[in-house]
Amino acid sequence: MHSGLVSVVGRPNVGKSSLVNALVGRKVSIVSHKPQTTRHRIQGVVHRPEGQIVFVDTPGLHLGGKRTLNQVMNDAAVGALADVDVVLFVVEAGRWTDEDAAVLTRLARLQTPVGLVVNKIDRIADKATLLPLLAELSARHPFAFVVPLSAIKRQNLDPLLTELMARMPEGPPLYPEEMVVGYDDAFGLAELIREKLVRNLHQELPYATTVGIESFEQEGRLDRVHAVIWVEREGQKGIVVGEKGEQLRKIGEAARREWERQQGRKLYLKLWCKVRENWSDDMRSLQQFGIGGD
Ligand SMILES: Nc1nc2c(ncn2[C@@H]2O[C@H](COP(=O)(O)OP(=O)(O)OP(=O)(O)O)[C@@H](O)[C@H]2O)c(=O)[nH]1
Ligand SMILES: [Mg+2]
Repeated sequence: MHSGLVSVVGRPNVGKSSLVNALVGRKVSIVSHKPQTTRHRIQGVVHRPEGQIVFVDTPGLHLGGKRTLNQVMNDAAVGALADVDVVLFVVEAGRWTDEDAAVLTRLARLQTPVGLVVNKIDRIADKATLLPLLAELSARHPFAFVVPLSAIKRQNLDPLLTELMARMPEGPPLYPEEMVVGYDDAFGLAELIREKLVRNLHQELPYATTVGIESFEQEGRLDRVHAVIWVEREGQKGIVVGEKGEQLRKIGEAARREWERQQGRKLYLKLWCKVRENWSDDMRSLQQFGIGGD
C-alpha cells in the first residue's frame, strides 16, 4: 500500500476546490465563481487499490486584503505546505497574474516536490496554443510534473492521479475506507449554506458573511439544525434576509435540497441572520466561528 498527503494551492479562483471535488468524485469543498470562497484547509480522500491520497484543499493565496480574515486564510494555505508528500500548484490556462507569481516564489523554497496543474483547458479554443503555453509555464520552475486538465469537464484527471500515486510513500492507509472527507456533518452543512450564500449574494457581501451551526441533532434519518448567518453590520442583514425573508428562504432551501441529496437524510433547517460587528477583522470572533487558529 501507498498513502500520503497532497496539498492543493494557488491563487483564488483557479479551481483548486473544483479539482479536489473532481478527483474525489463528490463535493468535498464548496465552489463559486467568486474568489476567496474556501476559508479552511479541507481534506478529501481518494481510495484506490494501489493506495490512498489525502488531498488538502486550501484557501486561495492572495495579495492585498487587510482584514484579519485575509491573513488567517493565507496562513491556513501556507500551513498546508509543511509535512505533505507533494504540493500541487494550480493555475488557470492562459492566465498568469502577480498572485500566481507570488505563490510560486513561496513554493520555490520548498524541499517537497511541486507539481503544476494547468486547469480550465476547456476554455482554450485553439488547442494549438496549449503546447507553447505549457512550455512557457514549465520554464518558470523545475516542476516535478506538469498536467494540463479540466476539473469541470473531468479531462485528464487520471494522468494526474498516476503522477501523484507514484510519489506516495509506502505505508498503511491514513484513513479508513469509508472516510471520504476530513470534517464532520456540522462543518459540511455550514459550508454548504455558505456556498448558497456566496452564490446568491452579489459583490462584496459574501466577504462579510459566515455561517455558524448553533445546534445539530440527529433523530433517525432526520437532521435538526439551527444555523446562523453572521453579517458585520445591521444594513447587511436586510440584504441577506431579503424582502419578506425571501432571500434567506432561498438560501436555506438550496442548502437543504443539496444536503438531503448528498446525505440521503431529511433536514429540518432553522436559519437566522445575526450581526457581529466587524467579525472578519477580529481574531476572537474568527476563532469562535472556527476560522483560523488551527
Ligand atoms: N471553465 C472551467 N471553469 C472551471 C474549471 N474548474 C473550476 N472552474 C470554475 O472556476 C471558478 C472557481 O472555482 P473554485 O474551485 O471555487 O476555485 P478555487 O481555486 O477553489 O477558489 P478559492 O477557494 O476562492 O481559492 C468556479 O466558477 C468554477 O466553476 C474548469 O476546469 N473549467
Ligand atoms: Mg476553493
